[in-house]
Amino acid sequence: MNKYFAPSELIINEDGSIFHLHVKPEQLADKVILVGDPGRVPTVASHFDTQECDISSREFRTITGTYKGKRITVVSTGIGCDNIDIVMNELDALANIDFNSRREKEKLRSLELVRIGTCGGLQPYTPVGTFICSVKSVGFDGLLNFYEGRNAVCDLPLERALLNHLGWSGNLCAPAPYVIDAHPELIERIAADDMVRGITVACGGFFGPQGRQLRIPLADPRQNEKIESFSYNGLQITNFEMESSALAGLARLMGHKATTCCMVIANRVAGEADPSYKNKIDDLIQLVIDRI
Ligand code: R1P
Ligand code: URA
Repeated sequence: MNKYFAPSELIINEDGSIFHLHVKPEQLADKVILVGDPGRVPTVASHFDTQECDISSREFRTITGTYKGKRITVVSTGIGCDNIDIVMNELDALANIDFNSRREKEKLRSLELVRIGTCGGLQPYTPVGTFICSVKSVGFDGLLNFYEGRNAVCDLPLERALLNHLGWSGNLCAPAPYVIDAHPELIERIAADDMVRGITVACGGFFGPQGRQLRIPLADPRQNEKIESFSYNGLQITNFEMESSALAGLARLMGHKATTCCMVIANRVAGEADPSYKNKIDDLIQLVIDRI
């Protein structure tokens, strides 16, 4: 018999919904769009033809509906890879654990997950407004190290090449970056021929971990210069954001398909930013819901 998950491990609310998201198993579609900002959830759902639920809990807002006959769930994750650990584990539990018996289901569901986010561009060819699809994600966050299969799903040669290129040791190496591929079929379909494909670095913060120095000095002031000059088998690091590595890594371990598409709202090489991006991200949303 499949493993039993105790109430302390899989926390189910009194109404039968999962602890943080407050979503019930029957409310989850197979196609899932993840966004950081809860305010982006109704923007995505404004494209839907029908809507069956709209649930808010903390920074997690979830709407399930249909778009041109496709059932899609859009959920906000808030900021950071720690929230991706919560959202991915709870989505996977909704899909693959029977909430009555608290055991893994016999027939497992594979979800298709696309994150629509914002990011900082790191190359001259990724100016503000560029759409970037993550072919690989580098996790500066350490989250995947807590899961057993980490080495089996990570690109270990690229990890070594990047660490070597950065020349990091000591505190900056703990935890060492992990590198994970997005799902190849999903990249082809979502990025098509009009998005830049690159390596995304997911950082454990917006300022220091992304090489932004305000009043306090950075441990490696040359970090961004080194990241921008890194190249591996023809791929360059194109952008910084904060969730794609945890999403791609957990999706691989759980048997789901995932990738991340971001709109560049700040180009770090040019020193430019667009704080009024919210009315422009709808073009990226339209591409993703047509292709998911
Ligand atoms: C930081 O401003 C936030 O923006 C990016 C980062 O990954 C981080 O979550 O993504 P979202 O616009 O999806 O939140
Ligand atoms: N999100 C990030 O994480 N970094 C940026 O520079 C812009 C958006």
